Amino acid sequence: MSKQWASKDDGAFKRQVSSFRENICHEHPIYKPAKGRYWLYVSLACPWAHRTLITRALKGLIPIIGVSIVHWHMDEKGWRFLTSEDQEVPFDINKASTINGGIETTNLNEYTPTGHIANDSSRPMIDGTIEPLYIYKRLSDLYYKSNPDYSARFTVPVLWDKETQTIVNNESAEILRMFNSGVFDEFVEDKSSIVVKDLYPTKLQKDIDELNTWIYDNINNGVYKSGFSEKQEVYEKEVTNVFFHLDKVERILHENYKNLETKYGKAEVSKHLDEYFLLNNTLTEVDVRLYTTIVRFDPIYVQHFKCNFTTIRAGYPFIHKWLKNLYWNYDAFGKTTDFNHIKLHYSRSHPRINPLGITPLGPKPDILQMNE
Ligand SMILES: N[C@@H](CCC(=O)N[C@@H](CS)C(=O)NCC(=O)O)C(=O)O
Repeated sequence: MSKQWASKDDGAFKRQVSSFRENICHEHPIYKPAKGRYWLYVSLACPWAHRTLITRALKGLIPIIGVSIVHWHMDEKGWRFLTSEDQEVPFDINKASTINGGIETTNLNEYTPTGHIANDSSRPMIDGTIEPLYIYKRLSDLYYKSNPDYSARFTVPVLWDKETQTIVNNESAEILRMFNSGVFDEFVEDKSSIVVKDLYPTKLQKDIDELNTWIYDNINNGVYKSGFSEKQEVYEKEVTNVFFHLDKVERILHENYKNLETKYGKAEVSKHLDEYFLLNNTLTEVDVRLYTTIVRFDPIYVQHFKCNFTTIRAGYPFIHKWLKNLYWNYDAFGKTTDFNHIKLHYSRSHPRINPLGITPLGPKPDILQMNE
């Protein structure tokens, strides 16, 4: 199997190219749009999978496309699902700290089930869910069912077709576009659940593509290139590059914020944050794609990936405001963000980086309140 880590030669991290690349649309001979036909497998820790979960919620697709969540721990065989051994029903609140590896959680109560199918993204689960279609134990089982000769890594997200029992696509950027494309819109009964009509509007496509390109390479993937570097000089180059590009994002958001101040006045601007996005007043996929990295930055990338020149909360006031706005004011962002999965996954699934698997408790809190 290809490895996730840096190649021995140059000490640099290289991300594998996704292998299943089909599209769901009326013109496709096999994968036609339908309600309940497709199933999404994600990790709540994974920033790439998180994009698809946010888009699913923003587009009102929660009742149309079900979701299963892998256990946060990724071992040498990859991701796993919860099994009957993991289930505690009724849920024993006293075991919560064991289940959560000692990480304090605000989201537990006696009604919080473990291991149950959750086909909505408002996080009613703790460690993950079972795999509901075949009761598979591993994500790899789905890859082999789809292609018995599959030989690459078993990554999330996976978009599955229940009808042909195959993987439609395992590339988050494409799944995001599919969810956004409008092919599922006809199945959305409650139109008020559609938060954003189009995350990739024609008139902004050029700007979106341009931002996506450098944000992906230098920030989304940049933090991994920093964290998985196996040579000091590679790490230094990568971490410097991450912060150089965060500075660039900060300048864009600062400018956008100043424009809002001019439009509404300094005293009123906080009431108009529904116009505070990377591309001015339009929430686009650029915000979705950047958010999943920025929300993980202070809680895990700062220490685990050694991206520690500063933190978002201390060093980037305008990115910080943008982050908090998305987290607190948009359920599609806030309720799909699970800091337990994020902290536990990274700190305990990369023994080369953190051999003892000690999970840092800070920063406290994971994210500050809107007015802090
Ligand atoms: N290009 C993929 C990348 C997905 C990816 O790298 N996912 C990671 C989790 S963050 C994964 O599942 N890794 C499993 C492994 O490497 O074994 C996408 O964006 O969909």
